[in-house]
Amino acid sequence: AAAGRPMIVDIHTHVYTPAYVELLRRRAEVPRVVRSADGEERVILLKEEVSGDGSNSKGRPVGPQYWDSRAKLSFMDAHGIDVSVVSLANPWLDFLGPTEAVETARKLNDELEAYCASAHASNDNQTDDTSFSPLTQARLFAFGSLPLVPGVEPAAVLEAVEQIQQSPHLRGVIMGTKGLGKGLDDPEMEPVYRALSSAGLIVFVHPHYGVENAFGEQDNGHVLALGLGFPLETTIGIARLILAGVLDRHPDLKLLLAHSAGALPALSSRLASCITHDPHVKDRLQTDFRFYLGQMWYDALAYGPEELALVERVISRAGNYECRDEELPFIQRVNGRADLLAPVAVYPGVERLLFGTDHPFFPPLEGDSSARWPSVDENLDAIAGVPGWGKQERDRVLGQNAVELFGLEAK
Ligand code: 5CU
Repeated sequence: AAAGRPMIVDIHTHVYTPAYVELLRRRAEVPRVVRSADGEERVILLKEEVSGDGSNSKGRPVGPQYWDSRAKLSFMDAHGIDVSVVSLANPWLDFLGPTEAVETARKLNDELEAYCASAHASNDNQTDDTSFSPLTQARLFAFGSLPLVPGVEPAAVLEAVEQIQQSPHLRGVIMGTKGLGKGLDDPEMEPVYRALSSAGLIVFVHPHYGVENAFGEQDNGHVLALGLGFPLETTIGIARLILAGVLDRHPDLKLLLAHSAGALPALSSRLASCITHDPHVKDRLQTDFRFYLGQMWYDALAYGPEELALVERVISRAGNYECRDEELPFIQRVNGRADLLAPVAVYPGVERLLFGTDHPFFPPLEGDSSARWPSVDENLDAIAGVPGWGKQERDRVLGQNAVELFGLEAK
């Protein structure tokens, strides 16, 4: 980072690598890339983008910003972003059969490693100190991809985990909410969670499918699918994962949740109460549902300071629910451990929030797309405006947390 300003790390920023785009160009069904009569390429991702003549029926323009590391770097430079941890955008490999998914994951992970290795700090920023490895100068790191599709051999998934672990610029994996086809609470995901946990890889959980868009017929563009469907999908997927005891069995699993985990923080106390009032579920978890929210990490893509504050306060509060001691008086059991209820000087939840942009999605609709993007500035303003946060908290969320979580210091 330039002297006097905090380091900025973007942990939610996507790519479609050249091999992936080629794959989408060859397809006749969604997801696919099509070329329109005016020569523009468009990516069609969502099922509602295929049918009818609604505003979504043509998908979204796709270009070098999705696959060229120079375009990613110029976006980063325009926004003062020092380092990005890129991930393949949805829907990853979900639509492939097992053999193709395994081969494609291997190829994509090699491609992503090369994409990151091609982009190091410019000579101006480089230090002469030879104790720094080339990785110290790296501006791009990545989440790898796993062949998580129905019918894949568990050993093939574990090999992909191993490949990612061995790749210097790959620091985690991106994962949808389908698991191996049956969701994140599928017992068949156990070896995957075990392997990811012991590899210490960060697992970025990201939506694609949304939820049923019912209760009306008006064409609202992509607003409901992206504004509600995406975050609600993550909310449900992670609630299921917690309810299946995954975080009890794998307390070291490092989950990073897209879009600040959607509605999960706002609904966590309601979920906790539903659990304690359900005879089928009440004894399933080792502790209160709210505790697990302090065991995960969250991108800071909440778009508003009050929403970001809510997420941070809910994570900060999670430690209050460490034990569910039936001996405690009801009021203490429900409201948290009395000895931990004293107000905290710093907000521990701040250590689990990380800046993201969602680039190259949400570009400006008009004007010069090489200038600053309002979608990025909304999130920077949100971080700057959280009540109670000072420079220390903001710097953590902007970059320091990512440096620590992803080990972005010299290796
Ligand atoms: O705008 C969109 O469709 C998307 C998308 O598909 N994936 C994503 O991460 N953000 C926005």
